[in-house]
Amino acid sequence: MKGIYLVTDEAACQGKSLDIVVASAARAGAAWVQLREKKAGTRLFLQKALDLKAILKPAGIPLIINDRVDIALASKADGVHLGQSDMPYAHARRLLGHKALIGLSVETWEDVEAAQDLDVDYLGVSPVFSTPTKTDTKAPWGLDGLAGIRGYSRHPLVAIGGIHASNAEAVITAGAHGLAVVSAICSAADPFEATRHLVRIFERTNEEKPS
Ligand code: TZP
Ligand code: MG
Repeated sequence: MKGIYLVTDEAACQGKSLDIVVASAARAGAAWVQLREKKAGTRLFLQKALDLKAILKPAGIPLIINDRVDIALASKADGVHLGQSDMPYAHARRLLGHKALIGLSVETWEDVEAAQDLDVDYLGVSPVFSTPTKTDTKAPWGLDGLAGIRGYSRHPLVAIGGIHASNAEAVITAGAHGLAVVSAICSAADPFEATRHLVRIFERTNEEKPS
C-alpha cells in the first residue's frame, strides 16, 4: 500500500454525502478507501459497501471493509482491515482467499512482533498521533515509534491518527508507506482539494526521499 488512504466516517463528513466525499477523493488520487461503519446495522453497512464499490471499481481503487469479513465477502470488496480484537488474520485469510488485501492495526510493540508471522498486506500503525476522531486508542506511537516499526517490520506501514497536510511530510519521512486519514478529507470543506493536497505532498516527499 502506497499513497493516501481515505478511511470513512459519516459523522466526520458533517452533512456532506459519503458517496460524494468518496467520489471526490477518488478523482483527486486517493489510492485506497476503507469503509468504516461503527453504528450501521448489517444491511445498511452492506448497502454502503455496494454503493462505494460501484464508485471505486471503475476507478480501479481498492475498497477495504473495516472489521467485518462477512460484509467484505458479501460486497465483493477487495479486502478487510482488522483490529486486534477482530477476527484473527488466519481465519480472515482462509475465508477471503489469497488475493484479498488484509490490513492489521498494531497498537503495541507486542502486536508488531506477532504480526511478523502473518502475511498481512500492511500494518496500520495506530494511532501515530492522538486524535479526536478516535479516543479509545492506546498511547500514540509518535514519529519515533513509527520509525522504530519501519526499522523492524517486514510489512508496508500505513500510518493513522491525527494526520493532516501540516504533518504528512514528517510522517512519510519517519517511515510511512501510506497515510490513512479520516477528518483531513471527510471534514474538509472541499474533499477533492484536500485529497489533492495530500497526494501532492505524498508524491513530492517520495521524490525527495533517497531510495
Ligand atoms: N484508528 C486509529 S486513529 C483513527 C482510527 C480509525 C482515526 C483517525 O482519524 P483522523 O481524523 O484522521 O485523525
Ligand atoms: Mg476494528
